[in-house]
Amino acid sequence: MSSAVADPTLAARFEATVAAKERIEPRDWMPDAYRKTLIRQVAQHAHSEIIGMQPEGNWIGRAPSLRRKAILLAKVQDEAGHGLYLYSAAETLGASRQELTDLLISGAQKYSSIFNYPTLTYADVGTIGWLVDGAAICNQVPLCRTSFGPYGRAMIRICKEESFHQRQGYELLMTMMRGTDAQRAMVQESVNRFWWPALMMFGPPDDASPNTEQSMAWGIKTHTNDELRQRFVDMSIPQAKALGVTLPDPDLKWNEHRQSHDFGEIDWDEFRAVVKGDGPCNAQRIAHRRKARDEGAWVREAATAFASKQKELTR
Ligand code: FAQ
Repeated sequence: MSSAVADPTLAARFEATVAAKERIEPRDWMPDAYRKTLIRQVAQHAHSEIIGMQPEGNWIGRAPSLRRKAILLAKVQDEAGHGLYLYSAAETLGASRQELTDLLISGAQKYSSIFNYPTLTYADVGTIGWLVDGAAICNQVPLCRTSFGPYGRAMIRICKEESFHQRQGYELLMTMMRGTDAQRAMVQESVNRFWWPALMMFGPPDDASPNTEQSMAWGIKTHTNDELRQRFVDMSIPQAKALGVTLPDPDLKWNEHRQSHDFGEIDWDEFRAVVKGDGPCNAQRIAHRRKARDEGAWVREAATAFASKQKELTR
C-alpha cells in the first residue's frame, strides 16, 4: 500500500518503524520514493546476480578437472538462485520479474559494473571468488539488517552462500600459488586486472553518491559506499599477503592515525564509462541475456498454459 499524499498516522508509523530499526513489510504503508528506490536497488542487485553468471559460466566447459567443473557449476547455479530470491523480493513491491528483465535489456536499469570485465584466464574464476564475492559479502552482510523485510531475509541466505563462494575462490588461488611459476604468474595477472574494478563495485565516492543519504535515513543502507570500500581494502591486504600476491596499488600503506590503509585514486572515469555501457563486455552481456530471454519464451508460455489448465481442473 502506498500513496503520494500520506495519511499522517501511516506516515508516522513508517517513520517510527524505521527509527526503531524494525522491518517494513510489503503490506505496510510506505512512501512512494522508498518503494521506488528499493525497486531500483533490489532490481539492480538481482540483475547483477543473473548477468554475473556469464563471466564465470565462460569457464564451465574448460575447467581443468571434473572436481573444478562441479564446483564452478554449483557456484554459477547459486547465483541464479540469488537472482530469483531478489526478483521475488522485488515482486512484493509490485515489480514483476518480466517487467524488470525488460528494463534491464532495454538499458533502463543497471547491473554491477564488475560483470562487464572479461574472464581471460582460468585464474579469473578464483579471483572472482576471492575479490568479487569478497566485495559482495562486505557490501551485503549489512544489508541483512536492511529495513525492508523480504530484502533483508533474502540477503541472509545469499550471504551464507557468498561466503562459501569467497572461500572456494581463495582455495583455488591458493592451489595455483602452490603450483608452477606459470600458474603463480597467471594468478598475479588476474589479480592485477580485477583489483580496481572490485573497488568500484562499492559505488561512487560518498560525495558523488546521490542515493546514500536518503537510503541511510530510511535504513535501506546502513553504511556508506566509502566505509564499505575501506573495510574491503583492510580485509583484503592480509589475505593477499597470505596468498603471496601483490595488490596493484603502490599507494597502499597503513595509516596509523586512521588505523586503516590508505589507497590510491580510483579511476572514476573508467567507472562512469562502464556504468554508461562502454565497458569491455557490456554489449555482449546484454545480447546474451536477451538471447536467453527470447529462447526461453516458449518455456514461460508452456508453464503459464499448464498453470491455467491446472486451475481449471481444480475449480
Ligand atoms: N555498478 O547513489 P549511489 C553480486 C549506480 S554483487 C553499476 O551510490 P546506491 C554477487 C547506482 O545504482 C554485485 N552501477 O547508489 C556475485 C546508482 O544508480 P541510479 C551487486 C552502480 O544504490 C558475485 C548510481 O550508480 N551487488 O552480484 C554501481 O545508493 C560473483 C549512483 O550510486 C549489489 O547490487 C556499480 N558498481 O549504492 C554474483 C548490492 N555502483 O540511481 C556473481 C546491493 C553504483 O543512477 C558472481 N546494492 N551504481 O540508477 C547496493 O548496495 C547499492 O545499490 C550500491 C550503490 C552500493 C551498489
